[in-house]
Amino acid sequence: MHPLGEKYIRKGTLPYLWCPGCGNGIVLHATLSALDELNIMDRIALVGGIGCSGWIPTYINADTMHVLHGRTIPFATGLKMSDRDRKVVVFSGDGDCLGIGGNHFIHGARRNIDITVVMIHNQIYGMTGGQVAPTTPYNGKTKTSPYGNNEPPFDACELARVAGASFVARWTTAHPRQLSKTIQEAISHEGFSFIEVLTQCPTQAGRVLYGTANAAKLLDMLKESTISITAAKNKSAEELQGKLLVGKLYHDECKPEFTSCYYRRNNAISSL
Ligand SMILES: Cc1ncc(C[n+]2csc(CCOP(=O)(O)OP(=O)(O)O)c2C)c(N)n1
Ligand code: SF4
Ligand SMILES: [Mg+2]
Repeated sequence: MHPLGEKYIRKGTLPYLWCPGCGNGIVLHATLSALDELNIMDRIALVGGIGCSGWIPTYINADTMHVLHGRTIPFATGLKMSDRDRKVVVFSGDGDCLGIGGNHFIHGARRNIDITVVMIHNQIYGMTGGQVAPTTPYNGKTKTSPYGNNEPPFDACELARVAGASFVARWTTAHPRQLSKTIQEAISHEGFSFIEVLTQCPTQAGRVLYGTANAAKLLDMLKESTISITAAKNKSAEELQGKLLVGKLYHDECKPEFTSCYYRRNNAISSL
């Protein structure tokens, strides 16, 4: 086992439930290396939703919660409000975060509460068998959109930013080192931090949307379809056609954080 696994994986939970080649393992590894660098295992709490990606915290030997589908942000909010010294990190599928949990996502960002949300974007409902998600591409064929998806997908990063998140980033599982560094930065940031991770799901999205269950091919596609925000600066509009920006997209270090403001206001009221 990898040394990070030896150190932090809860051995009794193995084997992983994920399919071979699934991107969730890469997100897990990037998270372990971020937590190891930050050395904050004793004051971290990890919250996972329902879905394949919601299992990421389950494998980590830390304080974790595996909660109702779509309700990661309310649980994380309660946790943060009752234990302010905790750094709370949520792992939520694109269906979990933007479908059933979409309203909680918007309000968490609006409040700028100090939690980090890592949204695993595999373009589909993986665990339940490949249904259309709010991130499925327009025209994409899934089990529940066999003639093509008639709905355009959300841009989750734009949504987070306009709703009020103070840290917004996007990476893919083809950028594991950058992802790990960004997880570190997001956890260190005080406020609502959102990281969208585009990831390969060979079993569902791979087969039905792209006609391949080959994880290496899907990783290549993720790499080819994205460009870093720094590299994009020197490119023309034509060169950027069809490319999705990855990197740190937005960072406001001055925006007031919800929990601190709440306690400050309450203390002021109780001293009246
Ligand atoms: C309240 C509720 N509604 C529906 C479900 C069924 N369900 C379980 S996981 C899931 C979707 C998972 O998709 P996503 O959140 O994208 O995670 P992934 O499996 O793709 O990582 C659904 C609809 C449920 N468990 N609870
Ligand atoms: S269905 Fe997709 S997301 Fe779920 S474990 Fe398999 S490859 Fe991963
Ligand atoms: Mg999904």
